[in-house]
Amino acid sequence: MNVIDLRSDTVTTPTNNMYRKMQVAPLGDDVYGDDPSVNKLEALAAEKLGKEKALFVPTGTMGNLIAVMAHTRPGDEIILERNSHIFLYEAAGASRLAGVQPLTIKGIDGVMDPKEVEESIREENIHFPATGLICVENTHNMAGGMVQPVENLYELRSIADRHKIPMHLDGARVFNAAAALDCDVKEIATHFDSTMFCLSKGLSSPVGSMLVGAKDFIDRARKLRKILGGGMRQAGILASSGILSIEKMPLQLKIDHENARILSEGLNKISGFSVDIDKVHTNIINLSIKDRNITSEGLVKEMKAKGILANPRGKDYIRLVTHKDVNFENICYALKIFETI
Ligand code: TLP
Repeated sequence: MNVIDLRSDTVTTPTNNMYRKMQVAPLGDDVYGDDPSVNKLEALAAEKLGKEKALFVPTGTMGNLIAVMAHTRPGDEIILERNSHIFLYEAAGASRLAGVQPLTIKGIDGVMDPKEVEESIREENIHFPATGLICVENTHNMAGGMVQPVENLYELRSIADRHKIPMHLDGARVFNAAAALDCDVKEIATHFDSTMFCLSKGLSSPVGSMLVGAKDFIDRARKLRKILGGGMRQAGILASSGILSIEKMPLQLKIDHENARILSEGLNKISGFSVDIDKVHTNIINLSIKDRNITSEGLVKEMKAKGILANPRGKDYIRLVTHKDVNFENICYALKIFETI
């Protein structure tokens, strides 16, 4: 059976060029700083994001955790959105391993109200923890891949500057945000002291994420990566693919976004399914099945039997994610299957 996997863009497999590059990549021991491919990837990532330095890490989760650890001290408080990945899906690593307390703000479509952020910053008081970091997610996964409005980033930055608090971007899909805004990814990263982005999602590498920031921040991050067991050896095999992710794959994201739009429009024509098209900014669709007499788990099971994979999102929604391994024909085929459900 022809399986169409819409569970996540993390399921993408490497391109043929990536496989070819991996075979001939110059390698060395990256813990000694000797891997030319890793060094090239880190220089490229820093340059693309407009920061001084970058660090190659195995996962987005580790990149975010290292950022929290490098910006804060145990006992600090960090401000983040209630439905953010760091708060919901990183197994409380920030609390457990960075020793920080999360203060969450319920955003609208993942967007925090700057006024509420400012009011949440702790003043100096013997009873209070210090606010050590503000985190933002762009695109916002739970909000269905929505892009953070640029004005909001300006406002948050000026608040952070006023209170001398660093800002970290969980930019797992920041290249999707840049593609949607038709801007340089630097224009988003410029608002943040650090950014984590994933090579292993829509950018299609098999493994890896990048953490970028100022030199002293990345120097601290490198030590923290070692502490967490993320110091890799001949990681150039992976880095060579990461280089292609940054150089070649951003163009693919526009196709993924277009496919998500086509899929959403098609789904809206099928009774009982609904997608808020205005909220489909990138490659993630939150499909509402409220008007169907079925739970999301039940629907996902039925779809799986027909060769379409997706993840439930709460009981009333399923999440569909487009990526390079799902082409236009696959989207049309998936819509035909949805019609039979
Ligand atoms: N997201 C995954 C799952 O963990 C939910 C997915 O399929 O979307 N930040 C954001 C915004 C993410 O969406 C993810 C992964 C991460 C961080 C973590 O990246 P990895 O999986 O590399 O640790």
